Amino acid sequence: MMRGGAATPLQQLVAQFGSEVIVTEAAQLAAVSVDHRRLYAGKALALALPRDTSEVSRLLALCNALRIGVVPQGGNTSYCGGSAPDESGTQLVLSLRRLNKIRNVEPINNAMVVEAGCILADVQRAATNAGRFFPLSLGAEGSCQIGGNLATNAGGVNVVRYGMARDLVLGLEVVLADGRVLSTLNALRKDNTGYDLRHLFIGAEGTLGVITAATLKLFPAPHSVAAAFIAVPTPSAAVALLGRLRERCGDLVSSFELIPQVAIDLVVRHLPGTRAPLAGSSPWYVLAEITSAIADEPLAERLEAARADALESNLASDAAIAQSERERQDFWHLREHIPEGQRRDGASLKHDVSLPLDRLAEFIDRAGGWVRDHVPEGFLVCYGHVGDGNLHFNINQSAVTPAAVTPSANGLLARGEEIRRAIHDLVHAFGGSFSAEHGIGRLKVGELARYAPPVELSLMRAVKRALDPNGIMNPGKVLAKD
Ligand code: FAD
Ligand code: 2HG
Ligand code: ZN
Repeated sequence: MMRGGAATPLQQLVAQFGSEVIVTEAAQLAAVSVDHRRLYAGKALALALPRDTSEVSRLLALCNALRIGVVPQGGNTSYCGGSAPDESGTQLVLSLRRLNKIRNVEPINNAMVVEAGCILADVQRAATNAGRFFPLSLGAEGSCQIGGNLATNAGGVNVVRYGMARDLVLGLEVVLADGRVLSTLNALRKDNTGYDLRHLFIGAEGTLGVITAATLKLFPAPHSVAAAFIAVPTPSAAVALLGRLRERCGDLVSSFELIPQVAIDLVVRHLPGTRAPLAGSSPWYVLAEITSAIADEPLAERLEAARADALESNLASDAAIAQSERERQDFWHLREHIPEGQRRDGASLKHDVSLPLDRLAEFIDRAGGWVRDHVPEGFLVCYGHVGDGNLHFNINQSAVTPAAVTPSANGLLARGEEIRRAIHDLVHAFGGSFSAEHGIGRLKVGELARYAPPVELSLMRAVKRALDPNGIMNPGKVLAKD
């Protein structure tokens, strides 16, 4: 307590919750104050480590009364700086890491109830152990948390068949800004009783409340699986190939990823033990996977037939079908390590965009041409979940700065704003989205303000005011501060 004066917000937090829950130790605060990409070096007031939903509830009630900004944090793997506090030293980071229980697995209901702090890989494992499948899968699954996945409405590599995180949720438990607990945790498939509130919190990136638990949908376990790594001449051939594969295999197609040669080169160069699946080189590749819940389905034969068809119609120039589980995992290892290969190669600009599938190839042509002509200090690494029309249209810093370009320590990053504008304007003109799966966070607040239709923005603000009138939930993220 301050002598002769009122207690500070931090002192009140410590007084009510104790040092077991309110951590002020400098090294721990430093670790939670920087985002995954190190774009923002924030400064936390303290780190809250609540142990259960009721503690989250009491914490938010106090923060609301004292007007303390609260930054929910899961695995802190977000690409948009959403889970880091600002530089003011006034925001409380609220980590969900102690809320990590699988509360219930219900095979008959094809559902499970998990706490927000469960690591995604643990959720997948629990489903598998119950003879079921939880399909959300992404490169950060060993460290991101299900609460963070839902708060960002994460995508990943199985969206083409199972949808985004939003599509995998039956119910939510959320602590509102004033501490009240909203619980819709049930395994009902049908429940048309008024507004479906859960969807407000999914994708809200912690700006409307704290997700503390969720009822997730489970699916039949995929007992048969086959994967192919296919060399394709162009993105347009990749899109046509997706159509053919769907005609042959229907909704057995669970992943369809586009990978350029340059991405394979980065992974092979920087990650020891990796190798290209096909001899020779092709400008583009597709990693396609089909799965079935029926055991011993001859899926490799289906892919063989698709391969013959693709080669004959010049949609592909070569293809390898995984001959073992090990080989299939090698394909995925290569794909999932593209971000790491990019990171090890140097600085990069990331654009997580989506396009209508029928304009995706044209977009790559146009935007790729623009990068070649206007960004001599960088090179394009464009890959992604092409089955969903989602491209990671990334640009890496070239090792050697061309003589025509003024040398600077970080030539590419210095032009980030201008390059982003050109690419996002083009995406907009193509009817696409400037944020397909990574969200808005802090990084893209200006982009949302620029591209969202005014009616949409004003409704978002109205929802924010209704649920968080004092603006304590993740201030400065998604919507600019009023
Ligand atoms: P955090 O980064 O901690 O938080 C993200 C946002 O959610 C923040 O705004 C935070 O305040 C909020 N939040 C976190 N937990 C809660 C909660 N319980 N309640 C309310 N708000 C909360 N993303 C994809 O969509 N697809 C991919 O394929 C993909 N691949 C990736 C690969 C790598 C190698 C990496 C590093 C990241 C990848 N991402 C991908 C981005 C990231 O992993 C996802 O956005 C993930 O869903 C974030 O989860 P998290 O637990 O790390 O959340
Ligand atoms: C992926 O699909 C992730 O690998 C990361 O969404 C994309 O690093 C990126 O740009
Ligand atoms: Zn992705």
